[in-house]
Amino acid sequence: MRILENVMEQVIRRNPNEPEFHQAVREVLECLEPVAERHPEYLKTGIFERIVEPERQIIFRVPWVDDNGRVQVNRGFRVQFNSAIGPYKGGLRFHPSVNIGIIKFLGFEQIFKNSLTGLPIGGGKGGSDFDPKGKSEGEIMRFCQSFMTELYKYIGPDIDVPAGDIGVGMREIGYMYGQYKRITNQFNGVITGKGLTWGGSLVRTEATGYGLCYFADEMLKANGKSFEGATVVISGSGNVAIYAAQKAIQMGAKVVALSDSNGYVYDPEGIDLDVVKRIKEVERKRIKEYVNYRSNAHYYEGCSGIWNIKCDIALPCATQNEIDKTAAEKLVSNGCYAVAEGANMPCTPEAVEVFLDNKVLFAPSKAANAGGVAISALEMSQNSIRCCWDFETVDCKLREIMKNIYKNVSKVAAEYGYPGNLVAGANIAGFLKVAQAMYAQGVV
Ligand code: NDP
Ligand code: 2IT
Repeated sequence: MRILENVMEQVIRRNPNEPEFHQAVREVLECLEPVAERHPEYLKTGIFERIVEPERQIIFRVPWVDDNGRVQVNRGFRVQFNSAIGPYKGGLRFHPSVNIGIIKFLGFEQIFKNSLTGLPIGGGKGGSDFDPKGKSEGEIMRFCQSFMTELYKYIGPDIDVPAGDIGVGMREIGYMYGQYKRITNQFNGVITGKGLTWGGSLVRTEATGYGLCYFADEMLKANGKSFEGATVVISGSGNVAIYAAQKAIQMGAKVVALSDSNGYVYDPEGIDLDVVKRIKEVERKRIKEYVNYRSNAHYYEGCSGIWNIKCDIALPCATQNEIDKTAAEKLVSNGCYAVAEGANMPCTPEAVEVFLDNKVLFAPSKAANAGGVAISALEMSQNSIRCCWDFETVDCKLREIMKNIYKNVSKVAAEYGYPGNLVAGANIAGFLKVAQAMYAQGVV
């Protein structure tokens, strides 16, 4: 980095001990050097310095009482990162690893992702270090209610619209929405990922995983390949992983592995998704239960071994930095020719370098997993006009959005001297729209 090095240095100085945030910012700034050269007006008006600084960060206490009558205290976060092109929009993550640095990295990524969707949504993210694992229904509900009792002050359908992420699915969205409605007496589109009978959109549940495959399909087709007959490895077994698997299978692929944070299952005949859905969505159990239903499947302890499985296409759909340099090298040596990121930043910068150096088709998360938030934005639209579109209508829109993102990202990559590099294309295309809006709106 040359022109933007001082911006990076300031980010590190101001935000010590936030390695994931530094990683996310560095990747974007590195790609923006040619943009800074071509747009001196963005340097002059401090766009780069401003875009790396959240507009607002909220940290709050979340007290709740567990089933044994003990008081528990968690920490809640909402980072309202950028509202240049629309209300803050982004998910809530409940996981013990959550801290302000993680939420900032996710919020920062969200700005560019949301811009790429072509829809009017700004960037934000939130969550808590609450661990939903092993908690009772009552504990989950009381936690969600306490979380919303504070969060409601800062959000609104035209201000900031949260949704799900790791540890937050329709159940948690329901408890939070119920509490919001009780406190404010308003039924509106303040949160997305709602149930279908209370304002949710068809296809939102499937959107991130389906969108990932639609995007990957565009990338594969442009390079003479497809999902048809391909062997696919998918990490995670949550919302994104399950619906990525479903769409990959529909597109003719064989998905042979899924994981959770404890280990992975390998089913050489192809994963039976009905079994997975029953274990994960109905029983809320661990992925290792899978081998009780499928005699030819194997379970292995430890989640990182999944990348040693030979595959054509890898879809990391669990969490950040789950594919490091070693895992990337293993994938390449096993003949993997495409990687599309369903999770946010699942590949380390060293892993991305391995893929790009070896001409592996690589779809970065900002572009590839934007389908989820895109359908969230369509849920907001439906709530505003008080209507519900049918499944086909929303699914068609999703497919169109992912196609357009692929086109736009490839075009911009070539225009800025990075032909075929979708990482650079996504960062630059995502940035340009937000930068234009910030420039037009003056120094605010
Ligand atoms: P879920 O909570 O539904 O599932 C998460 C999955 O990832 C689980 O299988 C979980 O295993 C695994 N996982 C979580 N943390 C870790 C970890 N530290 N190490 C190993 N495995 C882990 O979340 P989602 O499917 O919604 O989210 C998955 C990823 O996709 C995240 O990166 C999220 O930010 C991203 N994403 C989600 C979108 C959405 O619409 N939901 C949209 C765009 C991106 P375990 O059960 O053991 O914790
Ligand atoms: O990372 C993401 O894009 C999400 N978790 C979805 C956000 C949303 O507002 O639907």
